[in-house]
Amino acid sequence: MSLKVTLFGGTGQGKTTYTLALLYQMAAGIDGFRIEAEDADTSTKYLNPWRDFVIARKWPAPTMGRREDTFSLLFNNEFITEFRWVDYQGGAINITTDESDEAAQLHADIQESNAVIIVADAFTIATRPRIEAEMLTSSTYIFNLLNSYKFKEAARGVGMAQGITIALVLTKADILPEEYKENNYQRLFEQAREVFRGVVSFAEEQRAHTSSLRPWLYPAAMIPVSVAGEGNASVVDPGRGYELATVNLDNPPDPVNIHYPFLYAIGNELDRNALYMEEQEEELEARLSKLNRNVLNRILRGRSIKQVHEERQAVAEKLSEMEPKIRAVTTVANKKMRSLIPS
Ligand SMILES: Nc1nc2c(ncn2[C@@H]2O[C@H](COP(=O)(O)OP(=O)(O)OP(=O)(O)O)[C@@H](O)[C@H]2O)c(=O)[nH]1
Ligand SMILES: [Mg+2]
Repeated sequence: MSLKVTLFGGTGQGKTTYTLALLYQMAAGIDGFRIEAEDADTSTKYLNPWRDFVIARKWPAPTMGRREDTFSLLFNNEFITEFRWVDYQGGAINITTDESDEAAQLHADIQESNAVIIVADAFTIATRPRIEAEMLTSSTYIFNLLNSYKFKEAARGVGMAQGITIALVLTKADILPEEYKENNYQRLFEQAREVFRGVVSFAEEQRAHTSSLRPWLYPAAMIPVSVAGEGNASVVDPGRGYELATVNLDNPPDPVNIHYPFLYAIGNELDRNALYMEEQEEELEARLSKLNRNVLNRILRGRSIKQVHEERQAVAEKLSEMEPKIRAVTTVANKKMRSLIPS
């Protein structure tokens, strides 16, 4: 069984740094949860740049292309699920599928994902004029992608199996101006909702129809995180235009809130399992046949739609056996995250 989590966001928003910190923490284990990479080399690939960060205080290099790895998630040493983790170069969001394989693959990843983790720089959201923050976080591109691959069917009532968990990770929280941290980050949350208002209003609309659609069809929440930790990094230059802030790591990092978005994403997806079982083969076919060729080919990878459907059914059956363990995952993370929809 395998769940797919795709992590994406604009250039320089902190995706790779966040991933390195998350995988490091989860490899050692946190709150009973632990992950294992499929082989020792995969762990080494992630641990090396993390070691350079901790010891040499060197931020990771900008990502080239795309990276996908498979991990197992364990709770109290019991296997819960396998998941695939995908990290992108920020630029993949801003190109079309006929211009680049990367972009076509990103579109396919989103369509196939059970959960997406959107990474956006909290410092940019707080310090840039709103319209610039929208461009730099790529919030409109992100809404466009989610809308094309996940939201539209739901609006038309096609394919009840639609739905996706959305976790918005607000990075670099340590360097936020004080007024954005006050009252439990209230001002940051308000501005993040503005910048990502396309996604927020979609989730809000879905929530309004809970009589016909389950409320957990589009769980969406956000949280400020920091890999550096409070007071451990300083802004050398706040940046202008396309240049984001230049930041110095002054002390050893002490990451904050890193694992919650991940557990939220995994937990809610495990919880939503029944929906997979409801999707008929014809529904899947109707949904996939609307995609452009470049994207569809990447989803099928030589399989027929019938095979894809059978694989999804098998996952659904396994998931429904796991109800009790699933509860353990969701309760921890749900409490920590702030709903994307204002209360
Ligand atoms: N203060 C602070 N700065 C951070 C933190 N995480 C990332 N940064 C800054 O953000 C920069 C970009 O981080 P990356 O993780 O490389 O961003 P990315 O989204 O992977 O970028 P691309 O791969 O180029 O798309 C880093 O070089 C740091 O300057 C954090 O927790 N605190
Ligand atoms: Mg990167």
